[in-house]
Amino acid sequence: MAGHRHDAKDQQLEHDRTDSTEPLTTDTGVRVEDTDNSLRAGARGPTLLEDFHTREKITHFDHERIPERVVHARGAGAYGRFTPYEGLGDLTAAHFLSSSDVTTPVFVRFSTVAGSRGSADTPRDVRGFAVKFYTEQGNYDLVGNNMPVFFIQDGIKFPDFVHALKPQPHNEIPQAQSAHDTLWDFVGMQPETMHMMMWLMSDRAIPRSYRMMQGFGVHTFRFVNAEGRGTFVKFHWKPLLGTHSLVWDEAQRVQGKDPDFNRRDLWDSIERGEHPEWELGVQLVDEADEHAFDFDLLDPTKLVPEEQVPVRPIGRLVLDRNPDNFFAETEQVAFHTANVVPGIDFTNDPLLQARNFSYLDTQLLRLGGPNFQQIPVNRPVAPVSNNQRDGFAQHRVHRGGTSYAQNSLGGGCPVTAGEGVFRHYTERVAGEKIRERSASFGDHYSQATLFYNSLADWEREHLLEAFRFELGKCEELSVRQKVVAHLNHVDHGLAVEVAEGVGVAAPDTEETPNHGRSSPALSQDNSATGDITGRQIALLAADGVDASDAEALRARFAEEHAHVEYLGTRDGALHTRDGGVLTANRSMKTVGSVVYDAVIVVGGPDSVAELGKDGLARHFVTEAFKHHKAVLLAADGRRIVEGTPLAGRFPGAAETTRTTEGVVLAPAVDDESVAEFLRIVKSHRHWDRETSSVPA
Ligand code: HDD
Repeated sequence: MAGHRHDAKDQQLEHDRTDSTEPLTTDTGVRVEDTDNSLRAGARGPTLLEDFHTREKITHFDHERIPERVVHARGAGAYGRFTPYEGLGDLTAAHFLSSSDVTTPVFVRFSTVAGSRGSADTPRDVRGFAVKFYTEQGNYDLVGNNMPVFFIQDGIKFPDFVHALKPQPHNEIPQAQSAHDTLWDFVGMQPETMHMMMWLMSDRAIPRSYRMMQGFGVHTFRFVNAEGRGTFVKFHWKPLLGTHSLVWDEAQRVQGKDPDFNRRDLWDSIERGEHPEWELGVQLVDEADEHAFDFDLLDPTKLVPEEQVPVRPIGRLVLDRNPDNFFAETEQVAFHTANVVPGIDFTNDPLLQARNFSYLDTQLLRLGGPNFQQIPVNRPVAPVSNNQRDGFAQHRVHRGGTSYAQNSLGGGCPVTAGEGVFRHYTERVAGEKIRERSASFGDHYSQATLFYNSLADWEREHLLEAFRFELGKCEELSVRQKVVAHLNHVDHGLAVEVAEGVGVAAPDTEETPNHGRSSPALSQDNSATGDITGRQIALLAADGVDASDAEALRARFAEEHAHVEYLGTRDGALHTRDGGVLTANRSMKTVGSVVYDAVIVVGGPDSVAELGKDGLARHFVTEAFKHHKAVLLAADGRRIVEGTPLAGRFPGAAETTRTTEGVVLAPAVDDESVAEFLRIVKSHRHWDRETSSVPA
């Protein structure tokens, strides 16, 4: 297993790992001689009740399942480490942020929200980004998402929101999809959802990879330093690989070609030693500036524009070790927003307050009782010492005769400490007991507009298409109409275009004028970092392929930690043009262009002629083109487009390398054409390409 071992958490887990190398036994350790035949009365007779091995084996199997998470059921996780760039003692008493010499083990779980545990990885959905820091002062959980705001302002609505989002109760349709009447009915009834719906309809909802997602703590939290001074803080995770997405048509197809697309990508990258990294950043707001914004810092449907409060980078997260067992670790990991350490505290955000109840509550059901913190993945590396006792599956053997405080008989143990303790932030609160929301939470549209204004043209185009797709799936025209009415407060032009796409009346007049403000940091457009680690590039090949060209490309991309895979018209050995052999990594039949980032076709003539006869190969190139991917057609490879819907699109194949619509056409695989193709791959996708007419 690749990865970084021997941090404090890893050492602790070592005691729990088991390899089943001993001969087969029952759960009580009794050796078993035969596990294929139950004990019967005669070879053809009934099975006997006294066959404890059969009964135990089947009973255990019958009890293997636990309730899946009510939301975020589908996920993937990994271990890693977090190191701050510098000590932040002036801001927070948190030890794990106290010095660049402190490295803290972490477990991170990424997830989709709506789908069941067995659903696909690439629906249009929010992605969870939950980080458990095993700090020396106890576990700290930062349970965030890949979008910086949330659907609702008060946790009391969460059950309603989730009921609306999840499959409908009478027929459990649709699975893992927001495109249905009940969600959009909820949205129509709750304008506070509009800002988040803009994010959900943007490409953020279909990340290319967990490694290429931003993460956000969403709420405003509070740093508290040793003197008890508080500072408001918003948390941001920024991926070193940039923030990149799939396109919607591709995302839908990936669900069939590889439902484990994001999970596999995370796993494989860690196994290959290409460890995903994020930078943690914070936006800090002095308490004195609490009311300096035109929104409420306690409102989780709002973000703090980075142009107003810059993000200060404070540390680095690296994921470097896959779990040993999915169920034991990724399934049983229990996050909880109230798992905080000294130096980090809450605010009165009503969504956060509800979460602080919900997460503990859900783990009690999901993990079967109050001892879930003793499950290996959840166990802190900090010592645990208290009078909590008993309960189902108690694993500790507490010694001594006293389990209460205060006691004198047990020497007063465990005593309360004076130092390193969690002290709740001293905040003066006063108010009527009242079910009412602050008027400062009342603006539901301005930031939705801000987000819309901040997008690049292609992002806006995708967002429009997403609204049309989703609302177009709603059966009730009244639902479509209501959402359009809300969009008219966000941007009139958008509302009209959505309405036209989904067959409802477009609003005649502008409801709320677009304020024209934007925040460039909200766009994914400029996020490419040039780091293409882990990108998958398909090279299509048949008998007669120019092996030296293929190998040159593979070698060059390997330098960038990107992977050129040879996809053959069949699996195994291909005869090369120069009489050698090139081994295909896979047969084209087992994959599809949608699981690759770019595609290459090189010569020689026989290989290209054979590929040209193969519908799959022609479709592969056309589909990659449709999904805006980088394409290199070199030497005879340029002829692959003949007989595809792309024929005639690149007239006059020139004698020099040239790029048309993100397709590199080159007379040869040489330094120039490879460099040009690399440049195109690094830009992630070529958006200035008209693809709506391409049938693929
Ligand atoms: Fe939640 C899981 C993120 C609001 C109640 N949530 C869960 C997970 C993530 C989030 C990443 C998966 C954790 C894991 O991998 O195990 N949730 C968020 C964010 C929110 C949010 C960023 C808003 C800012 N959640 C939210 C509210 C409530 C919940 C308002 C309830 C009042 N969330 C839950 C839960 C889950 C959960 C029911 C399901 C499984 C679990 O907790 O462990 O308690």
